[in-house]
Parts: sequence; structure tokens; C-alpha cells
Amino acid sequence: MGAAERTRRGLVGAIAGVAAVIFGAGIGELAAAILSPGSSPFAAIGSALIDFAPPWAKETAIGLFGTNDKAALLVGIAIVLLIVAGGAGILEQRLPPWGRVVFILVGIAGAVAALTRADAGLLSWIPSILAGVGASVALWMLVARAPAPAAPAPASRDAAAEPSSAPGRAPSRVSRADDAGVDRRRFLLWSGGAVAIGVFATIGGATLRAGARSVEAIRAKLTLPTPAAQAPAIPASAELGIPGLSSVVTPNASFYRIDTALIVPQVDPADWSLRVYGMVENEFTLTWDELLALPLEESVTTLTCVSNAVGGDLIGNALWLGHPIRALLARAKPTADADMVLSRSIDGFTASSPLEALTDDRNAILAVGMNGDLLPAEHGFPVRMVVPGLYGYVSATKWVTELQVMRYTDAAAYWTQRGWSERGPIKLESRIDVPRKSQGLKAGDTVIAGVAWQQHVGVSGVEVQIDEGDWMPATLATAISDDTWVQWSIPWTATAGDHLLRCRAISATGEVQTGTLADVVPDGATGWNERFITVFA
Ligand SMILES: Nc1nc2c(c(=O)[nH]1)N[C@H]1C(S)=C(S)[C@@H](COP(=O)(O)O)O[C@H]1N2
Ligand SMILES: [Mo]
Repeated sequence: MGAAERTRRGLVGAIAGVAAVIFGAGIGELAAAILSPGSSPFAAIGSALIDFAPPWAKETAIGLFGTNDKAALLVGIAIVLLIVAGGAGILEQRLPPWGRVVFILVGIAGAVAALTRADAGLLSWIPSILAGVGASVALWMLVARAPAPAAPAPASRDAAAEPSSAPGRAPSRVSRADDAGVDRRRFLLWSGGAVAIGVFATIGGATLRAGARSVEAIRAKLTLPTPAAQAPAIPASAELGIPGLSSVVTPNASFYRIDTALIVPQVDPADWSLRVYGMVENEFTLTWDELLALPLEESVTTLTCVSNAVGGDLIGNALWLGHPIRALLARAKPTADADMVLSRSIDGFTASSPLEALTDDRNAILAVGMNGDLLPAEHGFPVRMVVPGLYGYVSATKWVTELQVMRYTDAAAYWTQRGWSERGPIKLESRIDVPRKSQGLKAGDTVIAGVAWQQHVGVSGVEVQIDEGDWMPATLATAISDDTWVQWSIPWTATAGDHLLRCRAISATGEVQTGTLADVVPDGATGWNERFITVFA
């Protein structure tokens, strides 16, 4: 076989492989939409990749799984799959049936991944297996229709040598070159057909799934229950109103989102329940209606992600509505030797919170409302936890369905298994928000402003340093409470040239924010936020 012929055969194999995989993936997505949304072969593989992320990805992993990273992950999986598909097609042409075997193996891998999901149903393996089998049958059919090599010279062939009365086949009067053209067109037609079916099946699946988003419709029809206890009105002086400064309450639409869920869990409140069990005298289960019948209290609490780097934006402040978890635990009666509550989400995520933080006088709540609305789906609808003073990964379980009272020595939560600390009290931090840009500031009177926080401890002051000079006290806005961040500002007469701005907070207990840099792993970053800025004349 010449080099040109080898390339041609390779190309044909690759086309067959890619078309077969698009066909199979489409069948899989459609089957998943019908059977169970979580079992999409794509989502199953993506979720498994998230859970089994290798150590080098761990470092920033909690911060990584924001919204954009999930899209990037899916695109990445698609690209890898297409490359594997092309390779398998080439393999199938050279060494049948090994290309088909590759597809079956990928399908099995997807099925295993789907079955390992916490929300896996009995049928979760079916879509991936259908996808694998579908792709392999398509590959087999396409390769069987691969165009024959073009003959070097049509004239060298003797038409009479062809069996002139082969059953079902008219005596060949066309030249071999024309035959090749017909072959090629037929192959491309079949390949195109496979791709078209795959694309239509994918679109069909997506449409079905969108229709099945009935949970969103259910959510839209619900109204937030009236609070038994309202939060005190937020003082006007809590908001400095400086352009570019983060607003003291973060709107839901711009609230940071961090979780490991590739597909946002769709939980119908009617199906929701919370099981409180483990080392308790009185195990019980709470339904949505039972929860709403309990007194719901408003509170304002700032949530922070342990992956928030110094100066980062994985922090937000909201008005929550929920029932105190300490009341539920009082009803459950933990035994004396318990020291931890493992909260579990419907998708298998777990967080380990100190029993004490959920039973002391702080506002640890089972929240149903966020900023006057029901929880948005991506923030945990219908029910999540909010605990002042603890990073989200050890406390803020969204789509929460279980509270298991236990001991730290008996279990490790999701991120603890991945190298993060088992406990995560929030560290004292502060951030410069304005001046925002590192370029473009004009010399003259301006303002430096930002936010500072150490939830449940509180902030008593913020200091700012310009060009390594003396630390100068900034003015604090009124803090909503010790459980929230506080805005701060300081006037600055900016002179032309390059400047270095720093800020540090002082806690309510007198602790000065350390300048020692610590990475986000294993229990949160420390260090001063610095801003380099060029001021123009
Ligand atoms: N079910 C579930 N809950 C979760 C997580 C998760 O991955 N799954 N991530 C936690 C982390 S690390 C953080 S910082 C907060 C973020 O909450 P938000 O997305 O509402 O801002 O949710 C927590 N709750
Ligand atoms: Mo987090």
C-alpha cells in the first residue's frame, strides 16, 4: 500500500470513527434524557473526572469547579472523545474488530462512571452502554461501506473479468474510477446520515430535558414563606455606595457559585426530605412541608470559599431565610461522644461541620430563601445549609438531604478526602476593590475602598499602607453583624507615578491580619491584598 493510499484509508477510518461516535453519543444523550438526566454518558464521565481529579489538579480544585470550568471540562471531554473516535476508526480499518472494541470499552467506562454517582438510579448504566454499542455498530456498518481504493489506471481493467451476471448486480459498464466515485459518495452519505441522527438525537434529548425542567416551573410557582423573625433592617450606613466597591449585599445573579455538580441537581420539594440520624437518641426525617411549618428566621451571613485566594472574589453576602439547625439537633439529641455532623447532598457531596458550630448560639441554618427569593437551583434549591464562620466546603451543603451526627475520626468529607483540612474556620482577610484598574487613574483626590471579613468574629478596623509607608486607619462602614463582611474606605490624594497599595484587617478580638502568605490548601489563604497602580498626571 502506498503512502497516499495509507493516508486515504486513514482518513476514511477517521471519518467513520467520528461519525460513529457522534451517532452513539446522540443515542446515549437521548436515552439519558428519557431514563435519568444524571446518567448522560458525558455528564457521568465529567463528574467522575471531577471526583477523581489527580493530585496536581487538587490544589485549586475547589475553586476550579465554577461555572466556566464546567463548560471547559465538557468541551475538553468532547475533544478527547473525537480524537479517540478518529483513532478507533483507523484501528477498525486496519485491525477489525479492535476499533469497535474501543467503543464498547468507552461505553462500559461511561456506565461504570454513571453507576458510581451518588444519585445513580438502577438504569443509569443504560445510556452509556447504548452509546457504546450504537457507536460500535455504526462503525462496523460505515467501515463495511468504506470506498474501495481507486484503481491506478482504469484502462488496465477488463470489464469482462467481472462476473457479468453476479446476482443483483448489473454488469459493470462504468469504469473503476467511476465506481470509486460512487463508493465514496455512498460512504459519505452513510457517514453524514450517522452524524445527522446523532445530532438530532442530541437535540431531542436536550429538548426533552428542558421540558423536564419541571422543577424550575415548580420553583417559579412557589412563594417564599413569611419569616417568623425578620432580620433587622440593613442600616443605610452599611453601604458606602462607592462606584466599583462590592455592594454590601450580593445579588443572587452575581453570587459566586462553587460546587462539583456538572448538572445542577433538580430537586422537587415534594420529593425532598432531610434525614437526621447517626449518633442521636431520636432519629427523624423532615419533609418540605414540615420544614416550612417550622419558624423560619431571616439572617444576613457572608459565605466564603476556602479556595478564595487573597484578593479573590469567591465570597458573597446574602439575606438568608431558614430554620436554625441547632433546633433540629436539639430534637435529635446527639449522644455525648459525637463531635461532627456530616451533611450530605443529593449528589453525594459531603461536608463535615463541628457539632459545636451547629449547636452553639450562632445562626447555623437550614436555608430555603436567599435575598427574598427561593434558593436559586444552583445555590441549592430547595434546601441548603448556611453556617456563619466556616468556609463553604465544611458547612454550606447545597441540595442537602442528610445530617449524620458522628465523630471526626469515623469519616472524612468530600474535600477532606482530597487533601483539605477536616475543619475550616474562616480566616481574617480584607480586599481592595477600588481603585479597580491597575491603569488609567488620574492624579488627584480619589478613594481606596474594599471589604474585610472574619465571619462570626467580626472586624474592628482596616488599615491601608501606601508605598510601604505607615499603616493608616481606614473608615469602616456600619457592619451588618459579626457574621458579615464590612466595607471600608480611605481618601487618597494620588500623585502621578507607580504606587503599591496594601490593606489589612483587625478583628474584633484585636488580631491583626497576617502578611504571611499561605496558599488556599489546606485550610484557606492568608496574606495582604496588594494593588499596583499607575497614576497619570
Ligand atoms: N452539594 C454541594 N454543596 C456545596 C458544594 C458542592 O460541591 N456540592 N460546594 C461547597 C463550597 S466549596 C462552597 S464555597 C459553597 C458555595 O456556595 P454557593 O455556590 O452558593 O456560593 O457551597 C458548598 N456547598
Ligand atoms: Mo468552597
